[in-house]
Amino acid sequence: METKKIWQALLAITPVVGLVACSSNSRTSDTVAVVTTVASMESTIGDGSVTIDVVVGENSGPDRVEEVALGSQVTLNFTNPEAEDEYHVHGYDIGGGITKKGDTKTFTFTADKAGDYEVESHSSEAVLMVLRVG
Ligand SMILES: [Cu+2]
Repeated sequence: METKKIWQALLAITPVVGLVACSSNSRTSDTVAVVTTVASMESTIGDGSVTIDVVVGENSGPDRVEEVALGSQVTLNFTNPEAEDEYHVHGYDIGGGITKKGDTKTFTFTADKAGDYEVESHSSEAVLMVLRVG
């Protein structure tokens, strides 16, 4: 098992690791990006608010990394113009429920945990964006 070795290595270098199950009924199939740049990362405590709009298929994807300061009030708006969808913010474990085609689902929360967190569609299993809190 390579996984255990990697896990131990990560524990040694980073205090915050977001290994989170995708949902309550899937234990092992999920991957979560892990921040390993602790030393170089600024961890300013922000008191601002950030709004991020994601349109599935237009500006979504695993390459979309949105950086927010730790402590920010974050509003995420997700819209899928082509199909109904289900959104899930990993790490913060926010989501669930079907959003109708064309409707916007909004999540508002305080980004109080540092790290990289994938936001995923549970309909297509696609990564829609990565929330980078630091
Ligand atoms: Cu998920």
